[in-house]
Amino acid sequence: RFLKGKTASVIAMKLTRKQPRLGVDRGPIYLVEAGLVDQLKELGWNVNFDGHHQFEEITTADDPPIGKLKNPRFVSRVCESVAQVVGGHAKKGELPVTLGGDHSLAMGTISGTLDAHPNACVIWIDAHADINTSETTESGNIHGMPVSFLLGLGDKVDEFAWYIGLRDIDAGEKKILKDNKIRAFSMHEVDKYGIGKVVEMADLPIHLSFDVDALDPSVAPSTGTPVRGGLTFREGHYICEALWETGLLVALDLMEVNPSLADAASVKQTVAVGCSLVRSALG
Ligand code: 4U7
Ligand code: MN
Ligand code: MN
Ligand code: MN
Repeated sequence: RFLKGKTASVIAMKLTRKQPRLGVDRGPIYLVEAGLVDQLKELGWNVNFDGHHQFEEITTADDPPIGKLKNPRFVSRVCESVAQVVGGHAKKGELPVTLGGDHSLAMGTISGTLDAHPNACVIWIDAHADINTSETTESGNIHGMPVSFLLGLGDKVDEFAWYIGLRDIDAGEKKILKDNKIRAFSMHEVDKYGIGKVVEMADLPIHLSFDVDALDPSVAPSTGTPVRGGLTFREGHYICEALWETGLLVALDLMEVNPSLADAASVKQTVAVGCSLVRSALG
């Protein structure tokens, strides 16, 4: 309903140096090499893929922490440019599919989506809430903070997030969720109501930000911050299929695939699951 035709633009971010565990930047390369672009074409999409977006690395020496925030200038510069790329495609009525990569990129992708679809809502599928603020963060890793930046900085953004699959929330984050009345479905609700019911509430343009670590580590092992007890293979796919069926999906992120963190078989498995989630979300 919010798209013009069936054009997807695959946006792959090649980043160096973000999380202390390097290598998450190579996730997109693996996903593309696994044939994702052709797979989407086979599903009947016109696919724009203009190569991997390269970003000049800012060395840690030139990008010292601001407060607790690690690599703040780099993350902010990359997100700004991601926002422009995603926003540009979204405004043409295309569906941006951003591959990551560090989940801090979602600050950029969601800003881009909101440029084109100001009333879009965000569905955040993740083991983590990623809503730490620069005060509450213990790790200083910005991939644990994108939602708080999106909600908190600047009243211009009045989007609203749902979470599904939460199971590792820090104390500070719990308070933020409560104070901001953000609807969060933990794994307990997924168990209790079934994933179908939990997914049914959306009636606005949907930006889906899918962190592969929402899946159980047995399903998607190659990721930086795995937490056991996650979504099954089927639950993960069901969410994507159900969101596709709403006809409301306007943008998709697939994040935190990190090929450097596991043996070859685990990487292959995680990349295959990642591609398959994107295919499910795109019909
Ligand atoms: B991800 C964490 F403390 N909450 O803030 C933090 F547990 O994008 C983890 O969801 C954040 O993978 C995980 O560093 C970020 C930690
Ligand atoms: Mn996560
Ligand atoms: Mn995340
Ligand atoms: Mn993670």
